[in-house]
Amino acid sequence: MKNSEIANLFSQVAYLLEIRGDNIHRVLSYRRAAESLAELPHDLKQLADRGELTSISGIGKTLAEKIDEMLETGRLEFLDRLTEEIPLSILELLKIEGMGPKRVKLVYNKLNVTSLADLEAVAADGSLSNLPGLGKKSVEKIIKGIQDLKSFGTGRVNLGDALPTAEEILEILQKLPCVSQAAIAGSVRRRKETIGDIDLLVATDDPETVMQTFTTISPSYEVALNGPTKSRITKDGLGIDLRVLPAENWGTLISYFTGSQAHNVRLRELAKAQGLSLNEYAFTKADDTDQILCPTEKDVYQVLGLDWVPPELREDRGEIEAAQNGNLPKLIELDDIQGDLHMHTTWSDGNHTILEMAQAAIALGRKYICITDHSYSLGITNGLDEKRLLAQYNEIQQVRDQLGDQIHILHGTEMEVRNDGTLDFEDDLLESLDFVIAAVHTGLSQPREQVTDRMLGAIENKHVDMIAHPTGRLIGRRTGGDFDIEKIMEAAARTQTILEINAHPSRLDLKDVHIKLALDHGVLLAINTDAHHIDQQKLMHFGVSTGRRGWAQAKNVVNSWQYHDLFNLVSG
Ligand code: DGT
Ligand code: CA
Ligand code: CA
Repeated sequence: MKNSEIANLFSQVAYLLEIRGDNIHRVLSYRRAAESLAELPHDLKQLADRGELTSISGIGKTLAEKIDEMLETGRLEFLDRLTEEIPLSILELLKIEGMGPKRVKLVYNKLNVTSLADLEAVAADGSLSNLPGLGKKSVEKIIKGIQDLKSFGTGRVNLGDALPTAEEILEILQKLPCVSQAAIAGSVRRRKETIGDIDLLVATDDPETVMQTFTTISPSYEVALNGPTKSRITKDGLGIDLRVLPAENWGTLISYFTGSQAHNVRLRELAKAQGLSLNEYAFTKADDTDQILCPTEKDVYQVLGLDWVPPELREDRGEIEAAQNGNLPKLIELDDIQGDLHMHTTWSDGNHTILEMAQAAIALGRKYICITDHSYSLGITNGLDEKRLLAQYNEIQQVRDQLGDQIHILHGTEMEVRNDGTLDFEDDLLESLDFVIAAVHTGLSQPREQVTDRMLGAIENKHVDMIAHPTGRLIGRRTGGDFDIEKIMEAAARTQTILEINAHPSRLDLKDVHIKLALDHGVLLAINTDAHHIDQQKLMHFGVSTGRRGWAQAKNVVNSWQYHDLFNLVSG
């Protein structure tokens, strides 16, 4: 079983216990364990073999035994017993907008509702609206939520979908004359890969006008909550929260609603140690009502004796300690990016010619690009065989002549690592290319040893410069290959093989915790767009923010190096 699967079973236990009305501490211990396993960059199997499961935060002896059980049997008996009592289908209800654990518990206890179908039935026959706290309005919302869930799935959207929506609405609010500050907060500001809902904040002395604008922004949004300082609109199952306070509260407001919750818990502990409490309005002294107002976010951190922490780091993964000691990394920025080492053209499955891709890159200020069309065994992409690859070289040479010193164009390949672990091209051909990417697109569901060996084979080949989107995951759709990530990292570091951070918002692969692990191993990274269209070259910032979430600095990312340094690395 993969880490994520084990985490998922723990999370199911937590919800079932909560719905059953179990002790809250027991619920929380399973939930914390699930969160900690989901983010764990290490392979659970290896930790288990070494008897080190209890070194994981939130995992004690009992939970360690349960992890062992799942690794050995693929099942969790405790969960099986729980689901005899309450069917697992009840957890679907939690994905409905307006249904939290409390309400699920209520409909289960009072109406024995254990599935979406049950809930639809009691909503239709009127028994739902007879429950305490569930009037006609909330039942209507729940019915709408059921419909949304049916058409939109998991309830979390990719950052790539949420960010443009957030920016669009922010822009409208920012333009209001009464608005002095406006910002995106929450997981979008932290650039988390998936988003539960969008959080927007505004500082103003005229909350009424702001709320009026927000709740009437477009007829395609529904108003879920319309309050004086807090409103929520929804569209297609995606919620957008707006909180409004005066400018004097701005620092604490944005700190509070940027989160993460885990980071905020640490901030509040530090405040408490100074005899202060901290909420979105201010710091308050414990013994009286004296307040410390923070007009800027820097003020909040300053009161706590911390350096300002970039939002992407706010996950309680060591950033508090680093901010205390003045050790926060200087994270990579979009402006550091010099080139893009992975893109496709009409030679394989891209939409534009080499020239068009190069011109788009120049317009974005790139100093170099690498053309890396697919190789032939990925048939559906019209991948290149040796003959076409050599013909492509001639066209690259023409474009180089045409564009002169405006940009450096490297000739590369995104070469398949086939299902049996062999590579599409011979060493002689690979040596003649400027840059060789190896990628695993197929056979991702092979057993762990096999996928790992295929990756290692590619990494150990001295002509392979980089591994593209290493895990092959597609966010919300496919978990990616199951392989021994530490072996891959160790080999990549030893052979100086670059691991990619693929910037496409449906990949973001490597992901944040893997990036941090790669850096700990001394692995070099590259952030590439894998563009199949000129416009996709603009998605670079998603890769950069993911790199930032993994604590990457410019020096760790080879395509933020000057051209000659990059060239020396890959041609050496
Ligand atoms: P999401 O929406 O699931 O992608 O994640 P966030 O982090 O945007 O979470 P959200 O929208 O529930 O709340 C935004 C931030 O506000 C969150 O990161 C921390 C803060 N916050 C909101 N509600 C609570 C709460 O009940 N307790 C705590 N400790 N913090 C909260
Ligand atoms: Ca949110
Ligand atoms: Ca929210």
